Amino acid sequence: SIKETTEFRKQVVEDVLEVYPEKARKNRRQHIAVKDEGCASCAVKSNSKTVPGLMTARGCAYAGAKGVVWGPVKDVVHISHGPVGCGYYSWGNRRNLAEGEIGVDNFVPFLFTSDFQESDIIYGGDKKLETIIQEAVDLFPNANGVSILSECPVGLIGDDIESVSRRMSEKLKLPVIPVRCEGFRGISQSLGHHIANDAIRDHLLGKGPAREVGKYDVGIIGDYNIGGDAWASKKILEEMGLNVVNIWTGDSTLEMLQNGHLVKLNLIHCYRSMNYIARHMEDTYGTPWMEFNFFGPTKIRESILKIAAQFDDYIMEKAQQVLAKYEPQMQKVIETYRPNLDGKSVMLYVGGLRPRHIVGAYEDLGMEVTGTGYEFAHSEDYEKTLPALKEGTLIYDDVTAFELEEFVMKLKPDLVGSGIKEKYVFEKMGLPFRQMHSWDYSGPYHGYEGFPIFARDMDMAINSPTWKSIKAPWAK
Ligand code: ICS
Repeated sequence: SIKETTEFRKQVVEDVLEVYPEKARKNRRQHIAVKDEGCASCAVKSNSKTVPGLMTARGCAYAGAKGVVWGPVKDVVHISHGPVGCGYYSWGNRRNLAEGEIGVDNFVPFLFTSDFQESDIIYGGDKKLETIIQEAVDLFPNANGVSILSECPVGLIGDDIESVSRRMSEKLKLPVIPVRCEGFRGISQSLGHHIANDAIRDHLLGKGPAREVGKYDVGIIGDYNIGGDAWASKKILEEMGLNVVNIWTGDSTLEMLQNGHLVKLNLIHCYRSMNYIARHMEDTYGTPWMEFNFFGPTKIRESILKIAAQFDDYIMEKAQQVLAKYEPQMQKVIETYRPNLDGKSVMLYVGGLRPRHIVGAYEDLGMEVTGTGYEFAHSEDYEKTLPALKEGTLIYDDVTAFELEEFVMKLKPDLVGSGIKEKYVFEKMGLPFRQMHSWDYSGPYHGYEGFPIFARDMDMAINSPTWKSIKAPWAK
């Protein structure tokens, strides 16, 4: 029964935390819960410092600012300012796709770094920064701007990237944007999102070429075009009769950031990473915003109707046509894959949005989410999550490598959906796994285009015959 399951999982939590020293156990206990009847004890502490010594999967402020928010802006040269490693190891991993001529008006596939050396740490890196900004713009004269993403040492030695940026901006007649996203700031990539949002607000927003706002103009906020997601989202909105003029920041241009407020409505997919700027645009320019979710036909339907209700009868009629056109196709996808996936369980662990946003897509396939958690969500994200979960679901915040491994071994899901750091741990156990950050080199997963791919990928992972012939080395 559900009651027994809930009790069993609560006991699992106690057993797993048993190994920690008392202080660590007390801390971690607050971050883990099982959804019980009436949510009597399902509040989860979040957005707090990881216990030193415990293995976290979190990233840093630089990851949140450069990798997530700024990196996908394609016509800007993004300089990873500091030692080479941060830029090198974050190069190309996130699969934020962008159209355009590479090296002409699309610099997304490139890595620019100031490659700090000891002498730069000792004598300061400002001169070098000035030189490389000039070099980058000489090499790529079509770049519409330059962003400077600070790595830790730049903040530690007190370099003045703001004055370099101001000077170079005047000289080059281009926006040069300093982003103070040193990795040591904050406790996860979440602060990096905020810092990156603030840099857009301070340096770009409202400074673009004037533009009339059409009555159906909308912006997509917080879709980074992972594996083509934003293109799939845009397609639905356009078929509804809406005009997508900005995407933040998947396949994005500098001008889209400057003119983000010049729309009738901002549609926000990833609330965690961009709620700051959406609120700012509303407060300052009166641009309204609302959340939506394009994962799986059930959520897509809800979102399409909610979005259309903000406009007129014409858009509502088009929305109904979109539903009428695509829902039979999605029904076919469900008929194909649901028999292979019905009743299968999945445990998720991703960043700040997907652990709740993707639940509906699994449920469309008959699957059940038995555990889920975020690396860096805030309390409002957990509040939005709880209604989406079934009683008995295990919820874990900033789960440690040890805890996740133990939880998975005890709950025995049919599939784990998480990131590259988790993938091989579980695959070596003989457990089906899908990367839910990068879509495992697949995608898109958003929209009507994405759902068939999502369904196929989950089936492929769970029902691959490989699992019959694989056993963890220690299980032999
Ligand atoms: Fe938002 Mo990986 Fe997004 Fe989310 Fe964010 Fe990150 Fe990725 Fe993950 C992200 S912006 S990079 S939806 S595209 S930082 S998958 S919160 S952790 S769940």
